[in-house]
Amino acid sequence: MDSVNVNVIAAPAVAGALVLSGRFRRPLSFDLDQLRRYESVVATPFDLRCYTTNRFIRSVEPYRGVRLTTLITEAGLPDSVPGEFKRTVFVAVGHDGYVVTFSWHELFNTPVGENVMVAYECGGRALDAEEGAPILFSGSDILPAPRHVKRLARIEAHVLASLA
Ligand SMILES: Nc1nc2c(c(=O)[nH]1)N[C@H]1C(S)=C(S)[C@@H](COP(=O)(O)O)O[C@H]1N2
Ligand SMILES: [Mo]
Repeated sequence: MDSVNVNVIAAPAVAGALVLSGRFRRPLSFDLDQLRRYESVVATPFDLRCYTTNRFIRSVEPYRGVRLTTLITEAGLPDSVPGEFKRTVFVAVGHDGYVVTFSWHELFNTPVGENVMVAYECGGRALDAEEGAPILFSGSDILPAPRHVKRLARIEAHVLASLA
């Protein structure tokens, strides 16, 4: 795809924007308009249901958004340490501090990753921050609510090491 103008940022706090920080080649921040400039994918409609309680929350029309892998690839992962990507995890943080995780393998080496998106549109209508935009959504999850993060603020790349 064509390269897209994004902000290369130094600090992890940018009001109203999604920030990719941590072990990336270049930390980036994206506002909703910048997210719209990337190749988009459309999700299948689904029922939002809580993992903890199995509570039905609501039916959700198809989301449109950019794949999380597209944004991670744009920020780039370092290659100075051989194989480091295989123990990298991505921590997604909502504006309220709500946190969920993804592994590199899950995103880049399983079908799950093809359906993980940062959504900015639902049922053909643009979402604003009051409606939760940008929303992180993992479309292959059995119960979608936990990894349906409203007002996604940050994606952090962390490299894990064995505790031994
Ligand atoms: N930012 C943010 N997103 C979140 C959560 C949260 O606490 N913060 N909770 C998740 C969980 S566990 C559930 S069940 C649903 C609740 O969705 P609702 O607030 O629309 O009922 O939001 C999901 N997304
Ligand atoms: Mo939940």
